[in-house]
Amino acid sequence: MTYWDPRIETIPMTDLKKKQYKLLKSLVYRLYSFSPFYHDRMKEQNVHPDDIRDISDVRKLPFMFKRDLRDNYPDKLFTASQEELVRYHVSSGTTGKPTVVGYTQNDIDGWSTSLARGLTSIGLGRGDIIQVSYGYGLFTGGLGLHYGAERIGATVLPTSVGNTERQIELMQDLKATAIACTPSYLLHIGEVAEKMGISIKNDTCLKAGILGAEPWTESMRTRIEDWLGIKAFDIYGTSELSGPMFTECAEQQGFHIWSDLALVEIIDPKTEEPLEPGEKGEVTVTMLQKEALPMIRYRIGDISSMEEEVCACGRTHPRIQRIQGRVDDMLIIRGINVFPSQIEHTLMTIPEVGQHFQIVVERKGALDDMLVRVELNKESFSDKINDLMQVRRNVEHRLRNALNVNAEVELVEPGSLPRFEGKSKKVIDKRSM
Ligand code: DLL
Repeated sequence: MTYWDPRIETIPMTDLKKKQYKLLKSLVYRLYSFSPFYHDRMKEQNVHPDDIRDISDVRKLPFMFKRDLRDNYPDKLFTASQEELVRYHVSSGTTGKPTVVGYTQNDIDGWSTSLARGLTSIGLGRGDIIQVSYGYGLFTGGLGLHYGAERIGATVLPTSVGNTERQIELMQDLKATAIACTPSYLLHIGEVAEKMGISIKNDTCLKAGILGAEPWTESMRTRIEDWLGIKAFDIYGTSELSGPMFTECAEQQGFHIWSDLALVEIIDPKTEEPLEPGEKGEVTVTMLQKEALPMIRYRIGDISSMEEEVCACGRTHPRIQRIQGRVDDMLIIRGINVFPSQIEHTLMTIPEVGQHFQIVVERKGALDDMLVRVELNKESFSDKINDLMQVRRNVEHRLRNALNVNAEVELVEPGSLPRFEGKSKKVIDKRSM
């Protein structure tokens, strides 16, 4: 087993908790003493740094939300001066002002370390050529992976997004061994390669994908691995916490949470109480070592569950499971909760279905209607109307069983739905337009 830093990654749990407690305590003292925002928040919650006597006392601290960053735009929450900052990233978001994140040199180092650990844990290192096809710039994906890949001594091919044919040419000519991008962009790359007469599986040296920044499912992983002949690893993070930070290891059993850097709680979003390992709830993170924008008990809005058992890879840091959805992307269709991930999971187990789909929800009269547009794969696309009717009935039946709600299905030609180079947009909810 290769580790980036075994002393930290395999530290016994009790020592890890002690380390976390020390870091939390000094963070809380620092913020209470020097940041008016945190000082006021703690006072409102009636909590003083002296009340933090154990790591579980994190629960006494107030929560933070994305709106706190927006309300304090652009930099009122920063706890480092502008001279100490070495970088900004900006996340556009869908409503209102963007959120701005500042980084000190130590913040960049901690972030790169988390990615160096992750990339090492999937078996990458010196000699690997990592094509970074996440966007470079204000988005954290490109530069984040770039710094992590350099840290492990790999060679970076910084293609960023777009110009897909050139990406494929470079992947082939420079013998890239891994690619980091959104899963939807990798699907697009795979299709464009086929059109160019290139098989990613047979004609390139690609062996791993580091795929994230958007939800995807286990059944999509199987499809990608079989089709492209690579191992597909999930990577998770959000700009407010730095960017991509938590990666699955070679075991592919959830993201390791580097707990010397981040303290993760899973809470019930309604009662705000902590949940037991294995129970699904909202991911809530405290950044223990960040200087410019620490974030305490930040409610990300993503849904997952915690796994505290030591991983088969030997790393003691707890894992969270693949993101199941967001507290706010749950669709309520005729009173039934539906997550887009359930739809993807079901569709990907149907052999005639291709990789791409789109969900359209609208209100007809008093009722919600859900239409799922589904691309067929090339082999199954036929103009024999009877065959298509049968596939459609089967897809509708499978979706009804999985979701407990009717979805109308429209089968569409391979290649006809929009393709995405960054994050994909799979849901069009006309009710909120
Ligand atoms: O997407 C950071 C990132 C870059 C992660 C590259 C992974 C790889 P934001 O643009 O701020 O940051 O979006 C963060 O995207 O709260 C999740 O809802 C979603 N997300 C990110 N990774 C995953 C994933 C980057 N692996 C938001 N699975 C998060 C599911 C993900 N959702």
